[in-house]
Amino acid sequence: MSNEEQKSLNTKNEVELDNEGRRKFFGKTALIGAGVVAAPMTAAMFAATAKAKSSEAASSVVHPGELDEYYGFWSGGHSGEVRIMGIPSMRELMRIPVFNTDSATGWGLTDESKRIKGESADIMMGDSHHPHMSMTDGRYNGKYVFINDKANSRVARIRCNVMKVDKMITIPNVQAVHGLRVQKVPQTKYVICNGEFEIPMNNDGKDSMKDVSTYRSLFSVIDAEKMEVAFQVIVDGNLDNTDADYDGKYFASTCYNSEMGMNLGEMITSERDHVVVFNLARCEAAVKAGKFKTHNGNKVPVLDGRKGSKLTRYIPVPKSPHGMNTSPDGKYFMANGKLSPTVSIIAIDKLDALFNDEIKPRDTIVGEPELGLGPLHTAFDQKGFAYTTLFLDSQIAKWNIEEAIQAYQGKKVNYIRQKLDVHYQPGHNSTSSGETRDADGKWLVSLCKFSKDRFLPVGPLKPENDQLIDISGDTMKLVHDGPTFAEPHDGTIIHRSKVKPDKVWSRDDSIFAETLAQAKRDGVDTMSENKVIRDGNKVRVYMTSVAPTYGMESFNVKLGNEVTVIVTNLDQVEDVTHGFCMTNHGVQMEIGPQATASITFTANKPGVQWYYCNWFCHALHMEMRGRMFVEAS
Ligand code: RUQ
Ligand code: CUA
Repeated sequence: MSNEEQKSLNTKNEVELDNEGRRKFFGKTALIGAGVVAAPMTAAMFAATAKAKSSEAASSVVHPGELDEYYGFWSGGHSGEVRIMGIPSMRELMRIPVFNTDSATGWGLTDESKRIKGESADIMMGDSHHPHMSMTDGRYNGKYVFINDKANSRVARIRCNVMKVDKMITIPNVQAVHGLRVQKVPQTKYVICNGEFEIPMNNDGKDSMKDVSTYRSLFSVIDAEKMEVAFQVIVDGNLDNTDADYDGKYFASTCYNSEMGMNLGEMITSERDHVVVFNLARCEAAVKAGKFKTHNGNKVPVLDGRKGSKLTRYIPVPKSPHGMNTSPDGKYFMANGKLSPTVSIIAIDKLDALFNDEIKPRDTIVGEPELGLGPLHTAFDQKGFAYTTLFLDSQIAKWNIEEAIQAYQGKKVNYIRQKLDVHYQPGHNSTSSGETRDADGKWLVSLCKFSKDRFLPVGPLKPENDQLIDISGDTMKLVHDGPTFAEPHDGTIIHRSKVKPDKVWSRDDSIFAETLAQAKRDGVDTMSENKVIRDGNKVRVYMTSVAPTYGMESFNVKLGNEVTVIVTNLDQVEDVTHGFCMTNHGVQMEIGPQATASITFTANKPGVQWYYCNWFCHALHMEMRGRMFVEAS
């Protein structure tokens, strides 16, 4: 078959597949269950289509030695981490341990990481969902990436100059912090996040825990610099996803359980749930005026934003909405229908009138396009198109926003431009710079929850599939399959010009400031001295490292001593990272160039205990080791 013939066949397939009939076919299978949506015929047809199409699409190939144009910040889902991707190559560049425990870097094991984790230092796992970078005037500013831990109700901050977590907090008064976003304008003063699961407001176990009328979900507003909860707002119903506007005035969150149901059946009874909109200025004023309460023995101001409050408005939308996305022109909040095939378009410029009670909540809805089954999240380009994932249909729907609004006004327009099969069951999708004013309509990544037949089989547990789609032309073109491990929930695609990581650590980095302060108290110059400090049962061993040697070849301790090893890497060469591992003691860490890192363990084994460098640093890396002599008394 010639290229031309193949092309016309593809176009034909596209037309056929985009038509009503196919949607009905999918509709039926979807009802049988999400697991069977991918009929083999469709997969085969589309494999052929995608292959031929890739010849005319922008290339995802980034040649050896060339750099990607975009950074992708991917959540690791229940792996608990954040991954840095290169887009469009889809190469995984780095993993940033966040809520998980990491053997290679010692995250969760080192003293520095335990200090940062604070009260949750003993928790070794997490469920990270939504990584979002801080912004200035609606554009990424390269400073921080924030991410939530649904499993342990935490929020962490990654400092992007070193790509390490520098702050982590547990959000009080809530359970399961889910949706997370940042204030976009004028800058990220606040990080906003949703408490998903409903719990008694005073959850002390003293009153009846079964009285659901005492259960609440809270919206949390976090001071991004201090990483402290500035205030919280009680809402009616629960909270799922959230986003901020481009005016610095409103935040909006979806609620899928306005029923306050405690089981699936109860949660999906009403035909409508809602979007709750928060008025930032009114919330701040209420905090200032002291119109709040505190709960559960913490000091966080909790405002009452339930129905009837001046702080919030509730906009009814079709049942069980999920994703919340702001269009990059700043005009609309979009609530993705999930159980409804629609996306509800909320006009942000009508919200002032809504808060002044001049219009009714539903008057803010200017469009409700029907897109297909299971709309979960919507991404945007700069040309007025939206891209919505259809979980049940395993498709991305490309649609025109203004035309969807015209259709809502009764005009006969077909706002859907294309539906592209993805493989399979997409959750989030993300466009290049699409959640900022810099949306550029180049790339779309579909984070598919199932890969099924797309890769070599690897056992019952299969990878997921992050698919790269070229959206620069009139039609979307699938160009790359990227297998990933559990579970990139969400990802943001950030132009590389916005991110400027350091090459080596600076000696005054706050991440190890407390370690340096201890050295100072011990009278040790970490840049030059190798010294053992004995402090009762505690032993602090300060040593330097220069490839391929540690500054200390051996040291002595007594059986049962609590030993802290503090290593300062004097190498100034980019990419020369050393490690420290004490064999048979379960401790291991990374020490980057010019960094200081420390780890504490009990010397509970007598005799000779070797330590070694576990980050390959030199031709004589194997020889970079030393002995701890543990004297039995
Ligand atoms: S949610 S798959 Cu955790 Cu972002 Cu929608
Ligand atoms: Cu130092 Cu390997």
